[in-house]
Amino acid sequence: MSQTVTFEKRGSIGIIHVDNPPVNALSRAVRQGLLDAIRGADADSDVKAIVLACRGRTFIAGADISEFGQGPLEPDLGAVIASYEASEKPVVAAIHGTALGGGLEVALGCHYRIAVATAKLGLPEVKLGLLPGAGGTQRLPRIIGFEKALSLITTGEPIAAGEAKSLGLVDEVVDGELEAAAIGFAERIAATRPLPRARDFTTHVEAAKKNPELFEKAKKDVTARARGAGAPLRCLEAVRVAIERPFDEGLSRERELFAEAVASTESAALRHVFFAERAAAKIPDVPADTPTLPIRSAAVIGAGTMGGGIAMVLANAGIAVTLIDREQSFVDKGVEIIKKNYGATVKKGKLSQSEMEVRLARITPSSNWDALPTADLVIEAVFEEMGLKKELFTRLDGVCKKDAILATNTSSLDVDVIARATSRPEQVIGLHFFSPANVMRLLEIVRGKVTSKEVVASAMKLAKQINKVGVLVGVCEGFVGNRMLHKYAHEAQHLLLEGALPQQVDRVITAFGFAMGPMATSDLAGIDVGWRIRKAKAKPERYGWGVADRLAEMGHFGQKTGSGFYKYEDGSRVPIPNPEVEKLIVEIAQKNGVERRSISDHEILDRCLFAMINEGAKILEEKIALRSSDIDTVWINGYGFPAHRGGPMFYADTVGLAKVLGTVQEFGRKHGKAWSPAPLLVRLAGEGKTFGALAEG
Ligand code: 3H9
Repeated sequence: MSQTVTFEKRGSIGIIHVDNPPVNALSRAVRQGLLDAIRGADADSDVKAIVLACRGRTFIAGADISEFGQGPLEPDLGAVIASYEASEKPVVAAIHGTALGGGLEVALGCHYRIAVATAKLGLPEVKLGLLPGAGGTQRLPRIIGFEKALSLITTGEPIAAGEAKSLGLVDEVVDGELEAAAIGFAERIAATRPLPRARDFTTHVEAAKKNPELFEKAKKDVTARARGAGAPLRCLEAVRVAIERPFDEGLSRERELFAEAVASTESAALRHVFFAERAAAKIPDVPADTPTLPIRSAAVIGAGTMGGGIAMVLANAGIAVTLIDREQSFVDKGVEIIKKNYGATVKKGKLSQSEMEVRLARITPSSNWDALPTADLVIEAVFEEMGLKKELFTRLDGVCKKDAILATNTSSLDVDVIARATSRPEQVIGLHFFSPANVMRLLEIVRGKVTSKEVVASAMKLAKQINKVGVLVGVCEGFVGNRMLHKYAHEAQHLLLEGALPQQVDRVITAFGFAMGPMATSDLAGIDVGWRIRKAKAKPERYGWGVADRLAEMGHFGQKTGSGFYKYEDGSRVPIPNPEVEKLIVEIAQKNGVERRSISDHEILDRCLFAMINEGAKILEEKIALRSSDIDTVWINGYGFPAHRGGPMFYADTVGLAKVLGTVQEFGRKHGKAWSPAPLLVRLAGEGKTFGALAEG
């Protein structure tokens, strides 16, 4: 028997243990071990009931994702699960940590499931572009009903043990020691017959047959949420078969759909995203055992939207934080907004009133600097102006303790210049949060030229602690995200002058899978933001931003003024195309001698995406990003790039770099040197390589 699965007896109870750190994934060895173990237990006449439990931090967290793409490796998980379900002896799954994907499917094949209260159960396959492929789409609805099963399978969100119990997914929630409870449970039900096998359950199937609207509604919801992704619809199809066909036919249809899904580019993209997020946490020259500085208390300077959001994020993670602004009225306003935000979460039922009070109590408002000398971390979130930031950091240097981490939340300024305003540049780092800071998952961690390894390691650790995806980037204007965003948004603006309309550009981008197009995003963020920055620059660009700048000059800042690239009626957020804007575009194009033409959707997509990808290649070559997958992680978590496309660099790899380069060169011939191809793109395309392969080699 394999070492990852062991079998032992306690009296008449046989215990099968899985031990495959870190998450007990169902590697080939584990599947073989599980099969051998159940055969052994079945054959042992002393064994009256069987417990399946896991060692380490969790129950089985699913199939081994790194095995996908290698073709089928025997034994098949479905066959393993069938042998547990077919056992003549009751099998009890004892769940702690997370029973996810194939892990939950194994538990569904068992006759009983018990779990500790902190356990979570779910079928997250859809998030990997897959569907549950080992019976989950057939067994789960038979156990908990179709409506709830559809929701779990198509969203991939897990549920807690308590909810699982109320749905009948778990038979008992355990208070004390899990294994002892599982043995006790197994002894109690050892003689119970017939054994409850999900494949035989009919109540929910009969109910669903009488309720055809259920699927119509689910299809509508799922299609709206999918944004072009195929996996949610495959999930739906597999569950539908569970109503219409006998169990075994359902299983074979599920297997077919799974085979299609696992071979899809969409699933390859989402698996890439999964590993990319975890790779981002690893910094080659900052090993995992690098000492970190303790962060028990923090101060945030600037109580505006960003500062307030950052204070919430820290407080949510249990860190005491002082929120500082120059005047008491600014601080009061900041705290007011924080209370409103927490209140909204309480209203939605996502936070209890008492937890809100606990978090609020961690935030101390202040209009003086008394808290600074003892703070472990100071985050500056003041106006984006270099002079102001330098002055602030010089003052911080004078009052903060020697080993405090001094962070700037700048979104584009030179962190090295800010660091040099202190006598300890090695303690200075950029922590670029995204707005709203309490919602967006991305944290760009900007490493200055001399930032110490301890400070880098501490910032990476902090990201995890505050539930953000931390990506380490280097210093340049706009870092990774905003530098690429600038190219993307600029191209979208040019397209308007050349012949497109805001609604066409946005339609193309949302059809690709973004939640919003660049014009609607600009209206939401405020057209005035970029306009003010451009105005402050010594040499404003010629006409590229003409439409945005004219709208801003006319006071059309977007949603907040009721008009921007679109109109908004009575405080609504629904954009309505605006013929006045169309006239304005035509006028600006004429003034700049740009002849408007009909522009294809295809060109819009390539122009917007390839502009950003070409810049991404430059960023990679300059080592501003450590790996191409880090760029993907930034764009997916901070800018709404559709995860099922894998991020801009992965997407470029799927298109083929030779094709991307050819198109970039063609745009260069038509639109000038802004399109000069990144040397890295030229090299990789010439060698027939991908950005992804670069990371490996
Ligand atoms: C499936 O089951 C398909 C079936 O329906 C059908 C089959 C026929 N495989 O996230 P962490 C690694 S699809 C391989 O940092 P946490 C991970 O890369 C699967 N590796 O820890 C990392 O490695 P490293 C459905 C995996 O505590 C390390 O483990 N299941 C897998 O923050 C620690 O991970 C899922 O989608 C895996 N399945 O979170 C669950 N899972 O240290 C995916 C993790 O080298 N997993 N690793 O960077 C998760 O959601 C989280 O990892 C989990 C732990 C919540 C379990």
